[in-house]
Amino acid sequence: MAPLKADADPVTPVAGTAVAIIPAPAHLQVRAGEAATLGPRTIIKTHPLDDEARRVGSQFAEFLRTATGYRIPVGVASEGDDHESLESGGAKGAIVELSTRGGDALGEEGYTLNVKKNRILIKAHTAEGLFRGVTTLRQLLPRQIESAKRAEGPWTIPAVRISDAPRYEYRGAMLDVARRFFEVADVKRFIDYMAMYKLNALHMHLTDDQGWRLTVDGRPALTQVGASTQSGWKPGTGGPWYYTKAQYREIVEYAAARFVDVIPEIDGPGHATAAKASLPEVNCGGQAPPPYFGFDVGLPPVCLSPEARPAVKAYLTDVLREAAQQSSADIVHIGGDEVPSTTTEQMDWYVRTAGEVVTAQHKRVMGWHQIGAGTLPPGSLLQWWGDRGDQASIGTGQETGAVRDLRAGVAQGARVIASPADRAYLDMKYDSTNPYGLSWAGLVNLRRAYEWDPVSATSSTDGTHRIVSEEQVAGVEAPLWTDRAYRGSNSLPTSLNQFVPPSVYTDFMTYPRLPAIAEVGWSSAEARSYDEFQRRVVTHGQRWDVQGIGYYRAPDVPWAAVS
Ligand code: TNX
Repeated sequence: MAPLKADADPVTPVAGTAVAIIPAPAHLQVRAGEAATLGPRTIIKTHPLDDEARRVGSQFAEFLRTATGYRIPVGVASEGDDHESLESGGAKGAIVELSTRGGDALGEEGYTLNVKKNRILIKAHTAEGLFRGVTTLRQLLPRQIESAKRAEGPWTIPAVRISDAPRYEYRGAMLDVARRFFEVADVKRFIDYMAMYKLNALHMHLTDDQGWRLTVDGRPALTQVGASTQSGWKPGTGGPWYYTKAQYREIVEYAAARFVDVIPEIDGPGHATAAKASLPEVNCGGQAPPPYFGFDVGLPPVCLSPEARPAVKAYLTDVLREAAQQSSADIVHIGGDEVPSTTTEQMDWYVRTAGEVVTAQHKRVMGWHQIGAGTLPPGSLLQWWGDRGDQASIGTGQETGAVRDLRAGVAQGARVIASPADRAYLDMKYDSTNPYGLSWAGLVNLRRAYEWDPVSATSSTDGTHRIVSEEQVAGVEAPLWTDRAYRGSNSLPTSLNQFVPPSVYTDFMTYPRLPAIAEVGWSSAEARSYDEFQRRVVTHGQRWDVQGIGYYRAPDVPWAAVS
């Protein structure tokens, strides 16, 4: 990343200016200069040949229009009106200049942002980097900019100078749409949340015991039978709950416009009852069980006996091909978690077979850390979901199975995505008063979600035994499981009335913890401090109020009064 110039203006924080950027940028100077203001004459200027900048600019202009009411022209500044706006600057509106012609030292997602009274300049090397920079600019605007209808300015932006780039290339979140189905609109809302905090990977947990959500050519039973249930909802209580190809494409395209890749997960060999209920031939004995809508984990896997393997291989070929072809990421998640009663040979067969199909689609394999026990293709990613119990065993003579699987995968060259359950699991309760979620990995309050490091999450508790280096960590992911997305989640539900809309559950479990995980993935470890993060969270809470997000007003955060 380009370092700040030595002759940069002196750092003089401006009193009363709330600069609260999440995730914290790599370099930030709040300058003494006058703030810029967006006004009726503001234009977004791009180089004539810079189509990508124009695209990102148009998207931003559209966003700005809702609250400001301005129709901001985007493109090349010409003589006349636009020129006048350049000249008159502050009073009628600063110009915003966007460029993807920044040097390649900025990397894929880096950018610089420089705010002066008359001119706001964002430079990046790619459209993605520019989008990240525009996201920062959005956070520098007053919170009313998040309003869904016309709001009052002035639309001031503090004079700052920023140069920024992420620590990790993979910054994800997962939606479990299998236990609780999310309509397309709910998924889009979640993508908006991700984009606001510069996350770039949406992992869709599309299949589990309780449901199958992806349309697969040639396998209509998967959606006819497998999509008839969700946790607590038996066949006939609604649904079917799945995405048509057009709907899934809509999700992928919406995500792509926000520089979020969609990674599909087809879980197996366990967590596959929806597939087993749909396809008799993947069951030992060839008999399909009824669709499952209960709350257990650890149900029997697809049949891994030699006789059943051709049918299971044909199934994997079809479903992983579809998952790969319908999604945007160069990664397919093959699951691998919580498989009861499987031998090492059976697990290895499953992982190898799934890996071959994914590789044939020119994509890489991702899986829960258990797949480390199998043979992995080059470039694989292991998603670590162990917790402090596993960490405590590292370096002792009795490492847990999770740690052994992780070591086995890393030894094959796999890199790690850190999703420690006692830090990054968005389905854990913050505290015991919460109506939703689980607590098997303990309570995860905001401080716990924030104060951890991806490398040390897979090291012994005292840090002396490391399993991965910084380079072997590809990034972080916050999974939102939906096993217990209903009120009164300490016991099983007795009525469907206990289920809240997915967006209600999501807002509560995600905010304020998702921004914490986003910062763990983006900002350098040295730059992070919980107390200082908390101050920024309070400011963001006011933005969430404007957006109508039903976040958890966690008692350990000094929230501002709702204005
Ligand atoms: C464990 S974490 C699971 C999921 C559950 C989750 C609930 C993992 C890979 N498997 O099946 O939804 O716990 O917290």
